[in-house]
Amino acid sequence: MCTRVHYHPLEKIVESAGQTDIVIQYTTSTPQTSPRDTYQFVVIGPASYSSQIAPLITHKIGRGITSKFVSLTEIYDGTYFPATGRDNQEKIKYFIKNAIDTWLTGNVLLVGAAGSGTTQLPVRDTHIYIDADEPDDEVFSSDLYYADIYDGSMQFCSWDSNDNNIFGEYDWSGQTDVVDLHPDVYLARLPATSGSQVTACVNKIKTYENTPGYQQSWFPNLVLVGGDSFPDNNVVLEGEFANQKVADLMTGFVPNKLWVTNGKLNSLVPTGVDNIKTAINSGCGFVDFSGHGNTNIWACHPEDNFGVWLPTPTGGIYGNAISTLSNGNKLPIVTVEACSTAKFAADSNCFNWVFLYNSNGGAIGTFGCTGLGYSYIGSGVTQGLVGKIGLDIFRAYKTDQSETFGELWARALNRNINSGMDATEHKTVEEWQAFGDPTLAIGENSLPPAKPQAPSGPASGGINKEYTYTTSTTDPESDQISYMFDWGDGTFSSWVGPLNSGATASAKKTWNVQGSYQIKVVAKDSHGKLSEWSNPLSITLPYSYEPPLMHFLERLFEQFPHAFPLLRIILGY
Ligand SMILES: [Ca+2]
Ligand SMILES: [Ca+2]
Ligand SMILES: [Ca+2]
Ligand SMILES: [Ca+2]
Repeated sequence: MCTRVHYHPLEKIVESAGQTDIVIQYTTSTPQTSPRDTYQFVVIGPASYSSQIAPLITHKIGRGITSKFVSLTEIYDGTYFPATGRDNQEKIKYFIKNAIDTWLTGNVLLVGAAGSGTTQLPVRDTHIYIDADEPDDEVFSSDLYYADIYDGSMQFCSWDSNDNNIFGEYDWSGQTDVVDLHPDVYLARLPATSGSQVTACVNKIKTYENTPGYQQSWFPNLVLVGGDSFPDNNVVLEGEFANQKVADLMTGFVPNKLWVTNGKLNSLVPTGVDNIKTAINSGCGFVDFSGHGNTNIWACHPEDNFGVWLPTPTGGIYGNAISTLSNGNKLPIVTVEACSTAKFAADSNCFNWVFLYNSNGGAIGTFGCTGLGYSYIGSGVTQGLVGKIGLDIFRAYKTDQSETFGELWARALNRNINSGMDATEHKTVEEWQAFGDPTLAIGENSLPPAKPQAPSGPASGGINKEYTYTTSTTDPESDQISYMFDWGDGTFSSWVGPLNSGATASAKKTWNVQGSYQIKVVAKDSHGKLSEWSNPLSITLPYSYEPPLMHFLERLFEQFPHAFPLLRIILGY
């Protein structure tokens, strides 16, 4: 049974059932007998960007990654390898094959917007027909074409197995090409339209790696943006539901939920757009948007109200708001589970790309769809299709312990490739686009500290008094450890440390409002790896303690013990 719901004025989704097995398949390149040169990292782009790309090559070599820039002219002219292929896209693909085979290349960065001009790098269009009831005959671009070099038998995978010059066909006029899908190289693109956009990205990459983003105090912040997406019988707010799955997975992070149900996306002052900008400007390691999209907008709905679009005040957050983000070098990785926000072939200012080329902030890498996205509705939203592949980016980070941006992409894709994929599942994998640097270091090889002890200290007391709480834990590699306390009132301690593994950390806290609080603590090692949150310590603050006033009243009571009966009743004496 299939149900279709429109994602956005142009967008549609499909509901289908069932989960299939995940087959993860790795292929390795065969070393040549006497390789003269090897390049772990190859950057491909128009020659016109060579001077802007050069500092990136120098930076990567300085980090011990053998790197080389190769212009499209050099590829088409056969400067390094014979130029093979029926068109420019296939020549680029054969070049990447030769780089893997000969240079042992494992990472490829494509630089340039879609097209064949002097600042562009062509895209391969792929052709997937969704079904006859509501034909989605959209032709969309897939950079996976450039990364899926081999099939399972290590044969070149042209994506045109029937040789009709129509690529990536799935039930396209009845034709289907055999497409392996598994990436054989880590790959991403910077779809730049100008040298200054290239420079903005290169500068951000250098800073993110020179002062590792994942070690900074803001990195554990996790910004989650979602509301309701589709009508469903159980009134599940799919965006918030998908966000919560991310929060559950990202143990040790500090979720900042910008939701419909907590009023953050539908408020008037500040507006929903302002709340999103404020959260990102404060610094965070990751942002997850789950909802609807078009090339230059992300949006969602209030609960079960599909005639209204959020966030306020513009009924969505547009690229022009993203271009004014001012988070500087506090740069997140952003996932957008929605239609078309990475449709760079149609819009050189697409939502996901604006995050990258913003030179005052934005993001260090983004993931999103190059065409119409597909989603399950209700609580099935993360069981497959776009809702799952977005969550799989976080699984690739947290579960698979990916250390580079390219690994996030490849591992998320591999978690969605299997032998029984239907048209929507093919499209989801082919259109899940990475903007960024595939070699970008997003973590280091280290085991996180063990879950810290629950904070110890006074479990009751008064407001406006300072209390001290302590904790400790150990790191499997005896790395130094820093700690952050969640005081349960929406505030957090600053990071305490670094301290030696096993040493006691302490922090002081003064509460200003009566109530019960659950305080807990998280640890991170010197590589930035976060532990789980500790079990909580429950604190109760029953008494309002106002020292100057009380001292004055107590003195009055001592002098005139019967003078203020009414006052005594009110104060509880
Ligand atoms: Ca074909
Ligand atoms: Ca492959
Ligand atoms: Ca819903
Ligand atoms: Ca460690």
